[in-house]
Amino acid sequence: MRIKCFLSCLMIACAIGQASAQTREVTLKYGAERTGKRTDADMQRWRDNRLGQFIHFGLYSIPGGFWKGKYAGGAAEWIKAGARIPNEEYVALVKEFRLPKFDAREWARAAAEMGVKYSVITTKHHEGFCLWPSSFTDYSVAATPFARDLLGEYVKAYNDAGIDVYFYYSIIDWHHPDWRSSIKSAADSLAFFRYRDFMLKQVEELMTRYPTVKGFWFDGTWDSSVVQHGEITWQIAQLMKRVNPGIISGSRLRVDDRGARHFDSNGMLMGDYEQGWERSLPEEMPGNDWECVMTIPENQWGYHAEWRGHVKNPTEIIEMIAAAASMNGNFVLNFGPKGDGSLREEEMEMAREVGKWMRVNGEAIYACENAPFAPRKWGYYTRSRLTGDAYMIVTNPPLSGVLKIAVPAGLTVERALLLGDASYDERPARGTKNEFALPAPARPFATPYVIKLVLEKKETPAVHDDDPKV
Ligand code: FHN
Repeated sequence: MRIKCFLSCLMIACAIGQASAQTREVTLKYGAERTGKRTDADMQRWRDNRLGQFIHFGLYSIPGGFWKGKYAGGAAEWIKAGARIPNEEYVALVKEFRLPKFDAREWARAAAEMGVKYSVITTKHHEGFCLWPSSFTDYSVAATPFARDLLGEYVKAYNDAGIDVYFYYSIIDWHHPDWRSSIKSAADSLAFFRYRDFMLKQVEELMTRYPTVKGFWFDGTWDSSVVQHGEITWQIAQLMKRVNPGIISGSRLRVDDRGARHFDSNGMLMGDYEQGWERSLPEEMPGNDWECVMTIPENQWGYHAEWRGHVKNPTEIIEMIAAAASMNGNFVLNFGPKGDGSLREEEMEMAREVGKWMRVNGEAIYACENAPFAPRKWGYYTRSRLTGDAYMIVTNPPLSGVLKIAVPAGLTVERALLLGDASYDERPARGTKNEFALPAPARPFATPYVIKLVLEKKETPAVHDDDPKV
C-alpha cells in the first residue's frame, strides 16, 4: 500500500503540473466541458479495460474489396467511394445481406478468448447502412433477407460474455439525402440541419434501445460541413449526457466554435479521451486518457478478401498493447468479419494468440498504468492501479542476458517473479545509483514475457564506489 502511495504521489505531481499549464484565453460556447481527466467510476472502468476490439461490419463486407471481379484499392469499407459504385448498384447489396454464418455468440467467444474487455461496433459506417432496425431510416438490417436485429444480438452476446459494448457512429453518411460534406447554399444548410436532427434521433434511439451501451465512437467529423458547425457536435454530446451522464465519448466527435477539432481553441481536450491515435501510438505519454485503434493488415478495417502489404503478427500486437498500457492508453484491435457473418481465420488466429498471452500476463495490462521508472530498451514498465505492483514487459530481451532496472530513490526491488513460471524467483543485484540487475529468463525468442517486481520503500544505501565526481 505504501508503495502504491509513493508512486501515486509522483504521478499526481506530474498531472498537476500539466493541468496548471492550461488556461482559457479564448471565450468559447462549444469548447471543452472540463479540464483534467474524468474521475468517475464509468471512466475508470473504461481505463481499466485497457484492451478492446473494433468491429467494422456493413454492406461493404459483402464485396470484400472486390467489385465486379476487380480488386478495389483502398480500404474495403470505402469501396462505394473508391470504386465509384453508383448508388442504385450499391443499395442492391441490401438484398444480399443474408449472413448465413452469423452468430453473435461466436464473435463474442473469440473476443473473450482474446481477453478484450470492450468492443466497439460500426452501427452505421460512412455508407449509411444501419445494423439495427432504426425507426428513422429504411436503410437498415430490417430491409434485408437477414431481417434480424444484428446489433441487439451483438449487444446481448457480448454483455453475456462480460464485455462492454460501444457504438461507432459515422457522421459522414453517403446514403442520407440531407448529409452534406460542404455547405454551398442556404438549401444545403437547411438539409444539413435536418440531417443533424436525424442523427440526434438515432443516437437517442441507440441509447434507449440498447441501454447497456457504455459509450459512442464518432467518426467522419473532418468535413467542412461539420467543422463549420461545432455546435452540432456539442448538441450530440449534450444529448448523450442527458440520456446517460456516465456515457463515454472520445475527442473525435467534437469541434469548437472556431472549427478546432479534438482540442479546442484553448488547447483543451474536448471529449473524455484523446481519440486521434489511429494506426499509430504516441511516442511520448499524452497527459490525457487516450486510445489507439489498430488494424492487423495495413489500412483495412472492413473485410477485404485480399490483404496486401504487411500483416502484423501477434508479437507486434502484444508489444503495442504493452506500449499503450505503459503510457496510460487503451489499445483496440480491429476485426472485419466476412460478408457471410463469419470471422476470418487470420483474425481468429490473432485472437487466440493474443488471448494466450493475456491469460498469463494480463495482470500487467488490465487496470495498469504508467510506472514512473526510467524507460529501458528491453521493453515497457506498467504498474497495477489496484495493487501497486510494477511489471516489466520484456519485448526486446538483451543479448547480454542481463535486464537492468532503475527505480526512483527510496525504493528497492526485493524480488522479481516471472509470470507463468514459478521457477523464476530472483533477488535482483543492486548496482549503484539505485540500479538493479536481473538475469533474463530463458525464453523462446519472439515471445514477450512479464516480470513482476516486488518493491519496497527503503532508504537507498549510500553509494561506495570509486567513481570520480564528474
Ligand atoms: O474512414 C474511416 C475508416 O473507414 C475507419 O472507420 C477508421 C477507424 O478509425 N476511421 C475513419 C478514418 O479515420
